[in-house]
Amino acid sequence: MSDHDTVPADVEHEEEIPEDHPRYQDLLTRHRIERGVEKGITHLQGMHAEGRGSAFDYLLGEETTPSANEAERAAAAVLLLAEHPVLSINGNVAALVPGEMVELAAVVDADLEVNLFNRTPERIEAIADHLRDHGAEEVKGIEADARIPNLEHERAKVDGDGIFDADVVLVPLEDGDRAEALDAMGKTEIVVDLNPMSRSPRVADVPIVDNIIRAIPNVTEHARKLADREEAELEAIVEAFDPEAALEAAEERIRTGAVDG
Ligand code: PTJ
Repeated sequence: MSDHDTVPADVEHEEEIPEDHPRYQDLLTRHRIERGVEKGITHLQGMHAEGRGSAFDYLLGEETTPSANEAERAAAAVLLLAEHPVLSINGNVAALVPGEMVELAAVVDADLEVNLFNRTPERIEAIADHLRDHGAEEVKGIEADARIPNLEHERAKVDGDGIFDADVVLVPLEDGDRAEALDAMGKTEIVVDLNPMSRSPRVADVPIVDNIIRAIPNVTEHARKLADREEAELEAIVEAFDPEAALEAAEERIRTGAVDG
């Protein structure tokens, strides 16, 4: 029996998962989602979402593809150019990358806003507290004094000085209806989603087909490198990015295993 066969199914702390395990990222992700459910941060449906994501990640080779890296660089440029960028946080995002989202918000000077599909006051509070535990100073989405037009009641709730006012919104692991409604409001959308055939990445200006646990730190790294570039250079990066080509490259990789250039 190898060491890896001895990894217990239910580890207490994520440090117990051996980093050299061939499925390390998947085990880590599952563990964080389970803990998120236990803490009241992640909805039970978040486990299904994670399962779907995990299957696509397996087919993508569980790595950031060259076209995903390009999308992550374009996302960094879009965020740096934005007047009022907002990073939207749901229960899966909070469980998987709380500190990483706080760090990205600091680097690109964005707001953090809790915005849930299955909204309850308890979950909103638990997620806001969790983000504060990871260094967030201000968390929006609690007041929810504005609405995304043409979307059913609870899911439409946003802050008037947050997502409602934003010019650029990063919406990871988003449901298709809300992504379309935000698009209809004229927002520039950056979507992180492992399924390139899902509606949300298809309406995004910048679709990132990558696991959020790899995507967010990479967007932050790009943003750090691009922070002192001229606006014209950032605009050229955004201009050169082709969302259709990014989605096609991801789908090709999933269907054939072929690596894009
Ligand atoms: O916390 P709430 O109440 O806002 O609910 C959040 C979930 C994610 C449960 C809700 O938005 C939902 O049901 O979403 P969907 O429709 O299942 O879409 C989630 C998408 O995220 C799917 O296309 C998955 O493939 C994708 N996904 C799942 N895990 C990851 C992911 N994409 C990137 N990284 C992941 N780790």
